[in-house]
Amino acid sequence: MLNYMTAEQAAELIQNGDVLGLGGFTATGVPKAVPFALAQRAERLHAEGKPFRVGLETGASMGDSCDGALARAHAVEFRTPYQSNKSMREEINAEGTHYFDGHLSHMPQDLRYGFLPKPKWAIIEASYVGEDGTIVPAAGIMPTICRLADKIIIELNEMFPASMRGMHDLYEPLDPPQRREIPIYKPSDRCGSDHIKVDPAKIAAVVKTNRPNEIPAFTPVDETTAKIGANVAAFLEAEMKAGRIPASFLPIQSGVGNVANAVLGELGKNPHIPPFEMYSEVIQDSVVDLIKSGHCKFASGCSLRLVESKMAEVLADLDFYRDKLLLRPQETSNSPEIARRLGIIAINTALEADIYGNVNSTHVCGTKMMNGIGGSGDFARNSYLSIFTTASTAKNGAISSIVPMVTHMDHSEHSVKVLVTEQGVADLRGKSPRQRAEEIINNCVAPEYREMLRDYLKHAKHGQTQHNLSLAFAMHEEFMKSGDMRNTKWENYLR
Ligand code: 0RQ
Repeated sequence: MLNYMTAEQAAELIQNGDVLGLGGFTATGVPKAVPFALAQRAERLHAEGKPFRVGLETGASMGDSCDGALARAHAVEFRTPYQSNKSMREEINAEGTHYFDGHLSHMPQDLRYGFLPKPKWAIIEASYVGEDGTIVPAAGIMPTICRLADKIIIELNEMFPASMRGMHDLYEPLDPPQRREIPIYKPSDRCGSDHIKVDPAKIAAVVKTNRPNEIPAFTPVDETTAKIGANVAAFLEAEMKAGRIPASFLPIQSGVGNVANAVLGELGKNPHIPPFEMYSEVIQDSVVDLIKSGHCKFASGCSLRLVESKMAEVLADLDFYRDKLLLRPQETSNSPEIARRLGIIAINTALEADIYGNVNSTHVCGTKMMNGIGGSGDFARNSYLSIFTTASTAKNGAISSIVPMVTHMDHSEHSVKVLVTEQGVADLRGKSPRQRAEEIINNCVAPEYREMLRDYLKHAKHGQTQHNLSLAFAMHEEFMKSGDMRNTKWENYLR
């Protein structure tokens, strides 16, 4: 018999020091009630002077009642991987939580290989749970944590109908040396099951809930993000005309955030780009619109990161979306093997890039964590064509997103084939570092920073890659000093 209880009762089962494996991904399919009750319990225990901290192993970002509430309760000893919650970000940057970021496709195998602590609890959200241990649906690392954990707590969310069954393809590869290829040869192929099966004796609690996913709204598309999207679309159109992308097109992967959402919208508007498929990770709002308009024929991903109204649209018309949307665990949605085989066009976002094409997607000024690398590395490194996008400036022009040297590197020059800003497109293929610097400064840098970066090169030591190590971070130092990179005077920083 399944053990139904309240979130508060389920939270009482968890002990100080326990490691929790959390289902869900970018706030979709994420447990909400139990982590929130756990945060309240932690606050009560802390007020009594008792320690209470847990480790969090997740698929990617969780919602505010999980990441946010637990961070504000200072109840997270360590957390991995990707997060995007303001309170969690503050806790990490205040050194209150050990955070280790990593490629999302690695997460399930790192757990299986024993590279990460084995979770004691799997806490997951489901739309169906049966007495025989059948669970639907899943996102992120759910199949792996349910298998590895000692006990499972399930939030049965009535918001998501049991008719969602069939929208998942749940597959877990064998570990080396037994591993074979993942048999996916086109985005719509299925290789797994629509549910997972666990030993019912492992299900310690089922908590009934009725809560929407906690997805923050996107910033509306503006002139800058629309121009970035239009530049990407025009570039892909030209690649197709040049015969470097097949006329039938290739599957698209698109990153997370405002820029990525806008880029996809613009791709749909370009009349020369044929209807395409997506083999991606996060399915954002714009994808639903592309499916409705017929521009996207099929989208495979790991998470439906849709704002509440968009999710309601999908749930209200499940029969229409059933053969057009498919959700997989991140190990298959982000599989490098599949990205390479399908020939994915990967479009991800940089916080900053340098004049040689190295990309920082995670650390502001080299020290403060923004979100994490997410799946961008899984796709960029293994794609057919890897494009990075960014606005040429941030904070009303006070920051140039193109700098002499990135302060942290997530994607090296070898994984970045094309860089796109609202200013234009830098095609870095087949170019030496010196040629790349010229291409990026001429095409991607905001006009007010172009001369500054050309002057940097005049101060740089010559060689394969030209740098002046005393000036490489002067623009960042200037931003930290005066709040505006436009004030940078190279002579003030020469040593
Ligand atoms: O901050 O909102 O406080 O003003 O960064 O910037 O322009 O709104 O861009 O929402 O597309 O996010 C890289 C963070 C971009 C995201 C990043 C500030 C800027 C703003 C957000 P404010 P925008 P987006 C697979 C793909 C890594 C993971 C990834 C990301 C805020 O895309 O996390 O790609 N990517 N995963 O002002 C300081 C700079 C800045 C800067 C922008 N140079 N310095 N701040 N900002 N540039 C999907 C998954 O794995 C889940």
